[in-house]
Amino acid sequence: MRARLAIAYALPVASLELREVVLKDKPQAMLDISPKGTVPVLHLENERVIDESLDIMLWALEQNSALKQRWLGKDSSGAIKALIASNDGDFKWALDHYKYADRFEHSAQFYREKAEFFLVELEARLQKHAFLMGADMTLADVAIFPFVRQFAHVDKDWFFASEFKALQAWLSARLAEGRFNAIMKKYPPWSAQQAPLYFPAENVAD
Ligand SMILES: N[C@@H](CCC(=O)N[C@@H](CS)C(=O)NCC(=O)O)C(=O)O
Repeated sequence: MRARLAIAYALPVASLELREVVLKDKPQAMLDISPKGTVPVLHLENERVIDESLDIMLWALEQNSALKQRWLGKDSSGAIKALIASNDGDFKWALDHYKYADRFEHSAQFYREKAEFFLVELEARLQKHAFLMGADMTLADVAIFPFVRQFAHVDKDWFFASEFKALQAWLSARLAEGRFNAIMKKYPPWSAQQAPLYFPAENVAD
């Protein structure tokens, strides 16, 4: 989701061919280029394969220097990447356990509490300004909000009744964005017979 979103911000309409994958039935063509079998996978014309979502986001920014300047330009200290690393590391671990607590040793509440360190950090930032790093959107917002969305969806009543008010408002604003809704469009699973589908599918104003 975050890779699609960064591409939708960075690249003109129809820059890439999109192949929707059903995880229970991964196409051999995908496993041939990325044997680890996770999505997203970006296969470039020069045969380079990028199969980590954050790396695909960074690649998208390389294609659009104005956007790169807006989203990463002020990250000389590495603070944006550090916050994303915290999301992708300890928060993602706790989130995955919270989502599927019945497969693990402890209760959902136990894992939710493990995730809260990160929500506290995000809430403190968002009480000071509209976006995670300041007054403007950066890569941090786009890379992190899909995971906060997943967290909220495990128990929406808990999340929206929680003390994380600025985080709730930020998440609601991210979910209301036109570009997010455009990339959430459903595509049929790819098959070798189908006509190519191109992405981004439409122009969405900022
Ligand atoms: N660190 C990877 C994680 C990717 C990942 O785990 N993707 C999930 C879907 S969201 C997946 O492909 N799982 C493989 C499976 O369920 O078989 C990234 O961000 O690209």
